[in-house]
Amino acid sequence: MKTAVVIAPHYAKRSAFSVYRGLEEGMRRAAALGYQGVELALADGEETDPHQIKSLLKTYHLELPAISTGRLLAERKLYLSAPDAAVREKAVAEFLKIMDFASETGSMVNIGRARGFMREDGLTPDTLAFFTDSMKRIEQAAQQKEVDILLEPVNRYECCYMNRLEEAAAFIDNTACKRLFLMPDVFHMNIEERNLEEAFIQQQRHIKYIHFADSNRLAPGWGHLDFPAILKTLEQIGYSGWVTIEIFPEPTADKAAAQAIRYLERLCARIGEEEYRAVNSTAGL
Ligand code: LER
Ligand code: MN
Repeated sequence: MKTAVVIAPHYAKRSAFSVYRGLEEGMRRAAALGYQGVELALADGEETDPHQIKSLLKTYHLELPAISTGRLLAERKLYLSAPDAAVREKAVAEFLKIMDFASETGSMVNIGRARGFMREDGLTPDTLAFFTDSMKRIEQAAQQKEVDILLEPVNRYECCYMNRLEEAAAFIDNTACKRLFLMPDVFHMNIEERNLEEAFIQQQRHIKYIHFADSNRLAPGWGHLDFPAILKTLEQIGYSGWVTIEIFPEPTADKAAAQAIRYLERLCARIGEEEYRAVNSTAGL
């Protein structure tokens, strides 16, 4: 398991759920705490220069596993299931630019809140039809640009469809695109899933990237999610990909980022020790 933390430009809003604001500063601090990567929250494919980002990543010995796109909705009201064709068109166009950026930096691209938010009339047949239509162009571009797309189930208060892992997995199963994967976020799973561990186990074949936050969007360990059980399940299903910390920068960005990585390190070490003891206690049988 590799750990990353979300960074965004210094002017990004609180709704970016970014831990660090300011790209170089964020990378410097993430690297100092021992993170292996950063996730970049973008609201525009041309907001920052991929070559400059690559050079910063090199300086701080970091990877950029994924680019998140929730700011497209939160700051620009662009979303892929919008009833207004012009809004959908603009949202798809922005995704294609973000995918160019991602192809340059070797990153995946997330689709979470940018699917669309709660409409007055809730989920209508149009919502899914519009989303599927927008996705056709994104999937085609994903094949051409060789960029993986991460579908992130989001809770019902932020998005009116694909709230649970199995719903996003069904969408992935129904498309021929081989570049579509599942991105669980335990904050949303805590609201939507009957049982987090079972959901991970059932949908493991699609999972390529994970977001961590505690039940209150603070750093893991500062809420009431059962991270020991979550980490044990991830180990059980052989997940060795990225876990990215997407939390409020509270009480400060540094304190939150430090709590997240130190807490997860301690838990992983404890799980490792328990396994070591279990193997040794049965070794002589
Ligand atoms: C928002 O709640 C979130 O988890 C983002 O990653 C989705 O865009
Ligand atoms: Mn998330």
